[in-house]
Amino acid sequence: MKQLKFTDFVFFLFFFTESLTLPTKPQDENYKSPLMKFIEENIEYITIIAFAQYVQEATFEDVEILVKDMVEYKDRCVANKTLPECFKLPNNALQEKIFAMEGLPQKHNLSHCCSKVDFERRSCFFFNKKADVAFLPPFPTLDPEEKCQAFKNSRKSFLNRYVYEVARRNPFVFAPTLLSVAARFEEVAGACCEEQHKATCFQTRAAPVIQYLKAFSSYQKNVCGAYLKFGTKVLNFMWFNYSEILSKIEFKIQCVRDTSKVMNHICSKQGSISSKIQECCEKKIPECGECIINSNKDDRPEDLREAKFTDSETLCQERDTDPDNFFAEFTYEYSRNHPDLSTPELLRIAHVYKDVLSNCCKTENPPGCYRRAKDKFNETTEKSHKIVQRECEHFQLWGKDGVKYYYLIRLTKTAPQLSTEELISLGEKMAMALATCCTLSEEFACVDNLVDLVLGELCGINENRTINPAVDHCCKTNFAFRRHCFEGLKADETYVPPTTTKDLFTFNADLCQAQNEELQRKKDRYKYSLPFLFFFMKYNLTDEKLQSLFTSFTFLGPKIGS
Ligand SMILES: *[C@@H]1O[C@H](CO)[C@@H](O)[C@H](O)[C@H]1NC(C)=O
Ligand SMILES: *[C@@H]1O[C@H](CO)[C@@H](O)[C@H](O)[C@H]1NC(C)=O
Ligand SMILES: *[C@@H]1O[C@H](CO)[C@@H](O)[C@H](O)[C@H]1NC(C)=O
Ligand SMILES: *[C@@H]1O[C@H](CO)[C@@H](O)[C@H](O)[C@H]1NC(C)=O
Ligand SMILES: *[C@@H]1O[C@H](CO)[C@@H](O)[C@H](O)[C@H]1NC(C)=O
Ligand SMILES: CC(=O)N[C@H]1CO[C@H](CO)[C@@H](O)[C@@H]1O
Repeated sequence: MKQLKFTDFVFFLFFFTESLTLPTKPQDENYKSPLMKFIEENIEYITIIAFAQYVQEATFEDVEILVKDMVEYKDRCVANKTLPECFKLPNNALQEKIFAMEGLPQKHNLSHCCSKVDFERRSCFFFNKKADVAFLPPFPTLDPEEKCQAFKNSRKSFLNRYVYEVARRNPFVFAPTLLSVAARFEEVAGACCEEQHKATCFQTRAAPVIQYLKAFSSYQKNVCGAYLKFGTKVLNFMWFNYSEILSKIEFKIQCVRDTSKVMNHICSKQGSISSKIQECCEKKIPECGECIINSNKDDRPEDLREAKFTDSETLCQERDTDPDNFFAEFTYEYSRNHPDLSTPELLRIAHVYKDVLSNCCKTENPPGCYRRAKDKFNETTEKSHKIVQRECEHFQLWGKDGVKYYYLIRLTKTAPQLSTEELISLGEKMAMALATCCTLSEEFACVDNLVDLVLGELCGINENRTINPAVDHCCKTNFAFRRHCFEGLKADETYVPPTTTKDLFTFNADLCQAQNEELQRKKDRYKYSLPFLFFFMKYNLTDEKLQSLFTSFTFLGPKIGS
């Protein structure tokens, strides 16, 4: 799995969520034209995605009705832009059509959204999204021959259905990512359906597409989660790495929220900004942003101005003049100078810097005081480095499977209230993060970024979860220091395990019929219902002891998954 950068996807958040859902100014032609064009060209997919993400329970038949309606609407508006109904934003038009579908709002508990308008209504739809999709049936897996038959009969309806199934299970993924997934999947299907060994072909060639989707989904969920819990400020800080890519753009651009404008700006000034992105600017909207992000980074700038943030005599005044800008600029400069750091680490440094200044500016000699800020930055970074080192040591020692058990045990101790499925899934994601990162040269940033995403999932995306007071505290207090906070958590001593042992004894025929991944899941579920009883009743084993116990605990057959 390629490491993805959290910060980069803020771009898409504003690009898509905000441009499709927040009020845009229709008179702004620069803004409107590329986006409108994109929407027009992809109206079917966009309708499917939006509907399936808003109303995950909706059937494909419902979706088809809405698609037909939206296509007609688009055609009417393309034919005559001046029709009154065409002054609406596409997203508003779509939401209104959902409300107008007979019986649908009542059936799917959306009626309370219908009476709302603008921001309230968008929020209402947004909070209706369910991150936990266990209520949906498993992703339909067709026999490869059937799949190819369907694909050959109608590529379009096959792909529509695919997008629907993916979108409703990934309600926070941004539309351009899903479009890109669909395009890649189409390629895979096109190639594999010509092969003799279709199943093997699908298995091999679809894996990277699924990996891509999972990675993006994880980032995008976290961007949403951070935004909802900590507001736009935290996102302003997350802008900076995007700037690394295009470090010659003047700083102010980072703070322009309206990303389409940034795009236009980038593409209109490409000659003076970066020769490398010319190609990207020629692409269409969904690929364009990703292309820029993935384009080779420009060389590091020569004019590093980080020192001014600890040496200048007048920092307190500068800070007071425009604090938001001041700190954003600091973060930007710091990140340019420390490309080895992770997004959360840069947020931590920004936080430390804020604290240092707020303390120092109260003293008699502020410059003498804040000159030592660098030591504080160092302290924080050292602490984070130690955490990552330990995590990677665990990985070297125990491998992917062993490390999965270890984190599963730790998570179960700190958050025993979560379901076994969720604990297993979080443990797997931890193991996946370490397996992805612990051999890379940028080990630190990679681990810190990815593990933070796992915590983000635990903390909840569009809800403020209540798990237990200690975990809730870590989730709510400070986004940047979430990792440090979790690192200090002990077992939840107050947890009383349920008295029923039903979970433990549901070992049955079900298990024998399951295959592959499903079998592994069921085995894990069976195995890990034991620790619940273990920890909370009798034993005081260390995490390491438990880990080794479970690693060697192979009564259900060989270890799988590494
Ligand atoms: C477009 O719609 C407007 C407003 O309804 C109407 O006045 C106008 O005649 C229409 N133009 C065409 C070409 O149909
Ligand atoms: C319907 O939505 C309302 C408002 O979000 C919520 O309070 C209620 O529990 C929901 N009902 C069901 C059955 O999901
Ligand atoms: C932090 O400080 C320690 C000791 O003061 C030093 O050994 C280490 O290299 C510093 N780390 C960084 C990242 O500057
Ligand atoms: C979660 O908490 C934050 C901060 O307290 C608040 O702004 C937000 O509205 C809450 N979200 C929900 C869904 O309750
Ligand atoms: C487990 O630890 C608790 C608290 O540290 C202690 O009171 C208890 O005696 C220990 N139990 C066993 C079986 O060692
Ligand atoms: C936090 C983060 O993702 N930082 C990245 C910023 O960009 C540099 C390259 O310029 C990466 O190496 C960092 O990992």
